[in-house]
Amino acid sequence: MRYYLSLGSNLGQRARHLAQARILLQKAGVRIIKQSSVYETEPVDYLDQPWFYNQVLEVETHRSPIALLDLIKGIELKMKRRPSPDKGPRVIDIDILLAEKTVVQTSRLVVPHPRMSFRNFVMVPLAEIAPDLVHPLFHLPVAELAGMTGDSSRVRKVEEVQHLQAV
Ligand code: PH2
Ligand code: MG
Ligand code: MG
Repeated sequence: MRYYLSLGSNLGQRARHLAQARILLQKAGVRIIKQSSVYETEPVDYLDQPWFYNQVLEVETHRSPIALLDLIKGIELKMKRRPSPDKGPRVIDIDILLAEKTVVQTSRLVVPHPRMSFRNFVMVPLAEIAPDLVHPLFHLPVAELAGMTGDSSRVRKVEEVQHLQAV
């Protein structure tokens, strides 16, 4: 099954944390099909925290949405993500945005991610790699949704070398 994932980090070596998350996903057999540039993004929701690095991945795995969520939680734990204030600073956050046309609404997981369309830090990188992808609930292409987030937070592409191998 094809998924779109959002990666975020706003503590320590942010680019390195994104790279480590990609490597741990791959080590678990998740195939990265496409990756967006890394963007430095102004915090939303919880404003009093450092700017994030965000990236969106298109991935392929045989796992169900809940099984993928379990894997993601394991990776976040392995990367020593500690409980922090809701929506506050974190070493790594990995969110499932979309699972093809699948809709999931359980207490643990909601897909499509309910806030994705209102966040520049998700929609700008997603539109970079999947502009024509149609949102399964809004029935609009990502490129169009990216222009109507209603979010004024700033997002800028990071130009530094992105292909860190070491973790
Ligand atoms: N994640 C949040 C809350 N706010 N802001 C930015 N710019 N990037 C994020 O990844 C982010 C956020 C909760 O997960
Ligand atoms: Mg999140
Ligand atoms: Mg999360």
